[in-house]
Amino acid sequence: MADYYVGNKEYFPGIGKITYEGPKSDNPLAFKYYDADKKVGKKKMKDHLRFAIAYWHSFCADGSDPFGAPTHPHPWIVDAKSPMEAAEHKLNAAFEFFTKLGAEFYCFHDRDLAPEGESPAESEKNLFALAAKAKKLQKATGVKLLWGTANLFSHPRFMNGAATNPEFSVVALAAAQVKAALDVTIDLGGQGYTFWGGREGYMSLLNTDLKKEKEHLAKFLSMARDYARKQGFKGVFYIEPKPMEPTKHQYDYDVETVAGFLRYYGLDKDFRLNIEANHAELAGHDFAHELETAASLGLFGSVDANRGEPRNGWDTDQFPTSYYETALAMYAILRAGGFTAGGLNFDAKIRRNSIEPADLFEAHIGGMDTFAVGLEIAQRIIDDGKLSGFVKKRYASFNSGDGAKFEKGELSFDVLAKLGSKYGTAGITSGKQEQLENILNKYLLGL
Ligand code: XUL
Ligand code: CO
Repeated sequence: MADYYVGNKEYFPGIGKITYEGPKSDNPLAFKYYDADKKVGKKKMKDHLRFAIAYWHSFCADGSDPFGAPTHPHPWIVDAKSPMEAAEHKLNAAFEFFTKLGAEFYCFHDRDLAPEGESPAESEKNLFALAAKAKKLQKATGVKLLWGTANLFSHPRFMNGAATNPEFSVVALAAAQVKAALDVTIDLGGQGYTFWGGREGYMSLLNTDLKKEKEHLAKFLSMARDYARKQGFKGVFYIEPKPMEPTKHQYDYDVETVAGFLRYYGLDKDFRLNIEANHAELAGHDFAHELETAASLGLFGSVDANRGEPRNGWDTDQFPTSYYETALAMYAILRAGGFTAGGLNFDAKIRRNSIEPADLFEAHIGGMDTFAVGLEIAQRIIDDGKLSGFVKKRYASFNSGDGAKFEKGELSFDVLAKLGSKYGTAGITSGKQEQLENILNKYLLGL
């Protein structure tokens, strides 16, 4: 992968290529565990993990919050004479960052890449102009687009929703935006396209026709899918579940809800789930629960890697730091067959008071190291086979005899009931949860 800031201003001066220095290094700007070409199981770390950088948090978010002004000095904005020039400088800064960090992928919303214009036509023109520049930078650096998406939540027109808006004109405007975002994603070789329905939900049932809105959402998604396929898009469509925020209730509540929706409307062939750790937490689930659920339904796709603050009820989008969590996540992901078109996109932002340019690097280095450790632990668990062996044994009574007949649907309910009376109290065994938790802790220490 080539470094790219030739001919441009260097936005992260004094920071070079981030390299692997190993666990003994104290260099905050080096990987301690993420060793891109190291083989884990059958694949290199980088091919297991497929790290992507979220354009919005890293190059657009400025540290502002509902209580305070921006704190992050974005030099790519300061030295620009117009919003379009700022967008171009931001693109250069982003590619400088991707290549210095060694991330192979990135993800964006249309409005991250280019500013909204006065009209849909002008917005589209801005987007296509920036996408043309992004294409050149992708070619020059080898960095690829993991997925694109449209921001259907920031503009005031979307305050009542986008595809689920009660006004048809807004639904049509959302389509104009998604069409352009799809065109650009396809042109940039995007491996996926994500729908996160931030405002596809409601604030009050008193003013909402829930059935109609869900039908509109399904119609919109089907039409967008058909359009993209017609343009030759071979990638994966993702729905990213989140239960709430900004709406009180979001239709894409969690994996199980989205899976039901996709199947009900016949979208499950083209759509997979993009699962975000912090969203899982807001839905009252463990991250691993959402991953295992998607895998169990054949709908696992991609991951927005971050973490929440367990005592806060909102999306804090922090960088992952827990080996326990990434080990269980990678255990689920590896057993789901690993990533194909998907990857680990850091939908995470540095804190409001992290104001040094190096902070953005250190945040990503920590996140990548944390997932590298999680990957190695997960591979250890799989290679050792104790946990899977235990689970297999736990269900062994379904491998033969009446248990196997039950699974194959060869028993009627009254026969099953008769067998029940015959068995009496048999089959009460320990779940051995504590022993398994102790074993997991041993894997975590690499023992
Ligand atoms: C918001 C969120 C989004 C999506 C992309 O909570 O996660 O950034 O990942 O629209
Ligand atoms: Co996300």
